[in-house]
Amino acid sequence: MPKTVLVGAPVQTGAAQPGCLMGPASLRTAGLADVLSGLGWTVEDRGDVAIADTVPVPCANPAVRNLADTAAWIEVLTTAAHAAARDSDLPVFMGGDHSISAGTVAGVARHASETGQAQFVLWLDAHPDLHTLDTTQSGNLHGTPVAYFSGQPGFDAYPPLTHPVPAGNLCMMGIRSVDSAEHRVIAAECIAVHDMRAIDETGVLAPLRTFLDKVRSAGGRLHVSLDVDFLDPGIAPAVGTTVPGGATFREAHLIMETLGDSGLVNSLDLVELNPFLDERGRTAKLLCDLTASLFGRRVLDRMTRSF
Ligand code: Z70
Ligand code: MN
Ligand code: MN
Ligand code: MN
Repeated sequence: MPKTVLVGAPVQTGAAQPGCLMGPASLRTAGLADVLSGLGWTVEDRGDVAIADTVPVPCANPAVRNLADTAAWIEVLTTAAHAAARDSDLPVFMGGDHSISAGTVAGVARHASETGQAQFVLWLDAHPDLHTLDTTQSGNLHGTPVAYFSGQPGFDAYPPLTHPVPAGNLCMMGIRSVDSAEHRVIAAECIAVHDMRAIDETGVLAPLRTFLDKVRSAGGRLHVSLDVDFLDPGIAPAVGTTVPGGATFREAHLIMETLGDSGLVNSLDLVELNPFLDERGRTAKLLCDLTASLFGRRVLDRMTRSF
């Protein structure tokens, strides 16, 4: 049987509003482990990671908030993600705000280096999260993980990055809120960004299949990072940074089913779920259902069907 490991990351130091620390508990309450075991997966829930007390770290940018704690979370999550990728076929990292992905991607990329494979990342988000500690104006460090794990300079206060993911191995979908410093990185690094306009023009499948072909032909490993704000706020209200015009229920399920069919996905983040803002658990349940689509739940088995 294929195996998954669940890792809880109750982190909210990177977000403007409190609440994301309850994300792992909400996903567990929604029944994530049972959903995946019902699909034939062996599930090991490793509980939540934790950090020791920190001392404040100075930062040249006075806007930056919670730097020492966020850096500590990134460090423990790098280690936990590396172990989870080594020990299972498709670990799920339950956030927590999106700063956790600085650690989860660093950790899975370290494992990829050990298997001799290239690491790829699919970033499903309204935001590219490409700020450095110098460029962030909000000071909310959930805006920084992609700049960190792709090896941008300006992260002396984060753990030293051993295995950067090349910018050419990134694909972003759903983007619709980009700050000017982030625009400059996207242009300079030629990052494949499929904004909402592009998705309206082509649909989600064309860019996704192009990216999956690239991962497959490289023999690479693929990490998927799903920010709740990728989804339209009408279907996923439990997020601190709602941005109108997000992915629909059908687009999101089509992406997850296509990813599942590809057999290429090796790790998953579920981030930015703020249960304090949810409506009767509907966003947590939606994340469970989308994860089920990635892990193989299908309405009909298309391969064996005959009419
Ligand atoms: C903005 C900032 C952000 C996630 C919001 C927003 C960043 N670019 N990231 N939600 N996941 O504050 O830097
Ligand atoms: Mn994000
Ligand atoms: Mn390893
Ligand atoms: Mn976002």
